[in-house]
Amino acid sequence: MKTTTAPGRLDELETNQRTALLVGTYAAGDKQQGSDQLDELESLCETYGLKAAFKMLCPLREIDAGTFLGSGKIQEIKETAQEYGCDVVIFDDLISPQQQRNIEKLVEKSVIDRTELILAVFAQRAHTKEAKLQIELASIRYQLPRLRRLWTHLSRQRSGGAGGGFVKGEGEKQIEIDKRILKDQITKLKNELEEVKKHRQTQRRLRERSAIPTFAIIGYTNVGKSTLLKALTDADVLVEDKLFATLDTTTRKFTLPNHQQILLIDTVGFIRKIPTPLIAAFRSTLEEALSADILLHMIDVSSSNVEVQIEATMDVLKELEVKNRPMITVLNKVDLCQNRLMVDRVRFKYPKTVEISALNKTGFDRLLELMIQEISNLRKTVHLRVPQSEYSLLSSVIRESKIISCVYVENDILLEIEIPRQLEKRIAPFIVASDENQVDAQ
Ligand SMILES: Nc1nc2c(ncn2[C@@H]2O[C@H](COP(=O)(O)OP(=O)(O)OP(=O)(O)O)[C@@H](O)[C@H]2O)c(=O)[nH]1
Ligand SMILES: [Mg+2]
Repeated sequence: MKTTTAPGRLDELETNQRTALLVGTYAAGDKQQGSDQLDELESLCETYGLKAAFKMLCPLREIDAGTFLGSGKIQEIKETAQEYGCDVVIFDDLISPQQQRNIEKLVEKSVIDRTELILAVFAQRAHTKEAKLQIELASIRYQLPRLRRLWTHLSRQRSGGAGGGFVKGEGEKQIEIDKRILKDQITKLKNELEEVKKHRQTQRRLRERSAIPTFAIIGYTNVGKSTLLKALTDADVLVEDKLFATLDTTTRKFTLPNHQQILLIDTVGFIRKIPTPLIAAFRSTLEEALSADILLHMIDVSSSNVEVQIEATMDVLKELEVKNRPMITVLNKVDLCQNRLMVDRVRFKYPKTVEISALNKTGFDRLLELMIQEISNLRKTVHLRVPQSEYSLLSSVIRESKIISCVYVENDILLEIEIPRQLEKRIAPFIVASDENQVDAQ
């Protein structure tokens, strides 16, 4: 997306010279994790279309306030970037706008961090209007404190162009103007988003009224969420061995083996250290998924980083306040799994687990069985006494429920029905008795 006044540094690169030097750090004793994280940064680069020419992994004892890494390392970065002809240096760690400016001056290359790369990937891959608006908003917020590049651009134009020399103070004035423009744009985008959101909320309310149980497939990026949706519903969704293949939620109807209809929602994947502006921006895209009755938390058990990925996902769920939602843990890619011990560890930690291969369509019977059990945990059996005159009013409710018995007594109908819990309020005046219908999912 190129509509912001302040394009990211990546937008400035010519398409034919896209190589990057990746810089990662590790704390003492954590070199393997540092290396895995750098590999993930490389995948993000590939997803974006950048070639990682070299990966530098540096021990980090102490953060330098001015340049993040010490002067020796910065010099090494400069030399390595020159040696490999890199156009951009990408830090896996989050660096402050000030550090970014200082490092750029020293290494004489564009410098970005993981957040900007993720924002760029999102911008490149967003399709729906809402996702585009949200990413634009997140990008502008990110760029706002990093406006120096527009300033140098202006000064370059001034000194070289017909306009004559660069006037001291002009750049600062320009930054103020740019900031104002960006702030106006933020307001405009927020208003537009509100509109889109209203429309989506109406749709969601309609869906909630239909009370079909919903399952959201959530999890770390690239674990196979879209593959599962596709395997179950033949949905035409994008499956790719790339990070963030999915950026918009897709919902499909699916009928379980007991003929229960459900909605399955495919969602955007999570990532370690998800940029804060993106969490805010994606909260509303995920809102629909996060209002789901049950979460299918998908895990790629072939990854060498399983536990880090689970933790990152759980952190995001906590931030989105849905950590306690009913959840089935779906261990995917068992066909590639080498580490049985790790699988056992995960199974021990998360009781409702199932092992599948979404690609080979194995393990689905058990998955669907667990899904049926979880739905029954959401339901409740109630006894109703309804005047026949009210029957039509209740017919929509009954359509979403399972009738266990039905007896006519005088002018009333006595019903024993299993209802979705969210319908309880609506039929409350007619309930004469209820009993919890708890089924142990294990
Ligand atoms: N071997 C194997 N590969 C799988 C399996 N499930 C998915 N994949 C592959 O994993 C890659 C990612 O799959 P997606 O379904 O796009 O993953 P996702 O979780 O939707 O990813 P994002 O949308 O990027 O978050 C693709 O190359 C799939 O073919 C599986 O069970 N076994
Ligand atoms: Mg996907």
